[in-house]
Amino acid sequence: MIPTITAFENSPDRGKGLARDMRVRWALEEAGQAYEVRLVSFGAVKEPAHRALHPFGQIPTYEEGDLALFESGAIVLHIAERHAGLLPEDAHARARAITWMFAAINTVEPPILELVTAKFLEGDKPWSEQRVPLVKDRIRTRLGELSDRLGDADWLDGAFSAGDLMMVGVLLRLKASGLLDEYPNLAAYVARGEARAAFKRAFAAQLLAFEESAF
Ligand code: GTB
Repeated sequence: MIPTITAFENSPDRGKGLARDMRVRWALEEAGQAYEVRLVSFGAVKEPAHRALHPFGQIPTYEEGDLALFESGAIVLHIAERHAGLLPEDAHARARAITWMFAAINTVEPPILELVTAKFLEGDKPWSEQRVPLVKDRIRTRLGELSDRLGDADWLDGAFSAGDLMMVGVLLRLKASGLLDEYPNLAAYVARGEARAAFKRAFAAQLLAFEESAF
């Protein structure tokens, strides 16, 4: 059965692969699973029809027959569990790869989202100028720890896994800030992710969707 995911039409990132449908597209491409995309507007995600799929009125969602999922991490895990290549066969290695997925979205992503909020949503507030450097230092703490763990390895725990997919997906958001470049091994890690054929296909697909829906 071909799954359908949702993504924003006219995405605010202008197709730069920063919206969270990118992780799901990438996982589907790694898995060699064909998929369809339903583009939705910012208004439509708050309507009852979409909220039936996603209680918080967001993208991405994932529909496969009578299964409907939301949360990019849960969707990527679902895909990874059903296709070869994104999770190791060995039970312990598999558990560690899933641990890295959680680390990406639960430990590394939160301060990155704080920076987005501080810069773009609260950039006009009087406290913003003082808050941004604090949040950047919080991100540096996490990046330093991640950089130490990665060392000179290609991926976080052996072969490329869904853990790397989620971590690279999270770190991509930092490219424009320059913070990633302070940690050359992390910048190279993200570049390795971006160089994967599946990433390139997913990126091209979401860029095309933006170009076709932009006005
Ligand atoms: N925890 C959820 C998940 O991982 O799936 C979070 C989903 C989420 O935040 N979705 C965003 C959304 O639907 C889109 S991706 N927002 C609408 C709303 O909450 O009302 C976030 C996003 C949007 C735009 C950019 N950008 O333009 O750069 C980057 C990321």
